[in-house]
Amino acid sequence: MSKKIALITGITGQDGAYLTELLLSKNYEVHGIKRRSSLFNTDRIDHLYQDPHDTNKNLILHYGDLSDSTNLIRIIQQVQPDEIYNLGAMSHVKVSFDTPEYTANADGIGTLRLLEAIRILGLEKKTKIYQASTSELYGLVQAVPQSETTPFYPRSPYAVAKLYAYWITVNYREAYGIYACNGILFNHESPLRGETFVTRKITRATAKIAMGLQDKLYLGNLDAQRDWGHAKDYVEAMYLILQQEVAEDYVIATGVTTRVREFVRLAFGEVGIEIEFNGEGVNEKGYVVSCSNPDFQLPAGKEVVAVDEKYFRPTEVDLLIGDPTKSKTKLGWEPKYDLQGLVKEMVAADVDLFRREKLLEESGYAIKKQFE
Ligand code: NDP
Ligand code: GDR
Repeated sequence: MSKKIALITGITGQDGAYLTELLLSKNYEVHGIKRRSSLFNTDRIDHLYQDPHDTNKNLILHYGDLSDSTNLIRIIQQVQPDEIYNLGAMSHVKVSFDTPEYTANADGIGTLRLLEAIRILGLEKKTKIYQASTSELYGLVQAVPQSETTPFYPRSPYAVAKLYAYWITVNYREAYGIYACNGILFNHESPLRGETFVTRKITRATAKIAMGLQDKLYLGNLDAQRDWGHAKDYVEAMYLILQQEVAEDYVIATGVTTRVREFVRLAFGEVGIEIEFNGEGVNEKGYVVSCSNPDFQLPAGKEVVAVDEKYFRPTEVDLLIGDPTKSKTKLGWEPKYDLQGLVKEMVAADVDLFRREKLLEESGYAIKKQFE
């Protein structure tokens, strides 16, 4: 049987990297669209590098952008994919308030461009497409837990753009018979998570504060509740969604919700530091209660977490908790990680990362400061 061919937009992102690993392990030929950048931007997939001159290569990258229709049509015409995974997006909710028009273009119209490319090229019967939909669609709480039938009420330019993408995917399925599906994925994290999403920001800060490389962690809304899973489990679901007889939409979630504040406590707990919060709303602070790790010495009473209102969103999504019943029964999907396992892996990876940075510092090299 000939190899299946997949095309991934957003291949350089968190999910793109895990999905590429998964599809290569299933003997796919994987094509990915990467954006031109003034710096290398393939860090997350560099371990999968294959020499472009190798005639047997099964990972091939193309320059492109979801805002460029002709580029997308040309790549799809050349690649003739069996499956497209549309993971490319301006994916940061807070940043979407700063760049709403760009977000609408990439996240909303970008999805339309891919669907139109399939139609223009006459690939309606050949090419299946997965759309990276999101629990942000639920926005302002209508009912919990959120399932495939819960009404949407988006609360950010990002979520509104993704709402368009959701419905245009459904419409092209119904209008043209394209195998087009939405995975409505709840938050999923990993050591590859972008550094400015809250979980990774917390695990990086945990490692740095424990090692004396950072003084304090500033966060926004500590009360937000999220249903956090592991990206590795969630890319399995994306794959399964495109392997069914009939194209349908699925919620992918763990069914457990946790407050940001609790994630902080769990993360610091991984390095033996117990944190207590004073519970004073916007003036809330997190203090060290005790530190039992001989490698990391933090005095009891030290203030390590504070709230900075600059991280608040103009409109917030307070509570997400998904109902994964349909994906468990129909897809046979089952997550392997729980929250504790996820936090453990993320903190361990960041401790490892900053141990190396600390060694560099001790050898006279300055630790890089980054804007957030
Ligand atoms: P990331 O932000 O890690 O990755 C986004 C990817 O999209 C990157 O490869 C980025 O490229 C690329 N990209 C951004 N803008 C464009 C554009 N204009 N044209 C082409 N590519 C572009 O996101 P995740 O991997 O976490 O998420 C994958 C998808 O799933 C996204 O669509 C996201 O909105 C959605 N989603 C994510 C969830 C999560 O919890 N992670 C939950 C639900 C949905 P570059 O590397 O150059 O920046
Ligand atoms: P989210 O993820 O907006 O749910 O979108 P993020 O990690 O950014 O925020 C989660 C919650 O934490 C609160 N929060 C903070 N968030 C950030 N980024 N930084 C902070 O300092 C901070 N303090 C508190 C936020 O207010 C929010 O309530 C992610 C993205 O991956 C989307 O692309 C995806 O669609 C959804 O998950 C599902």
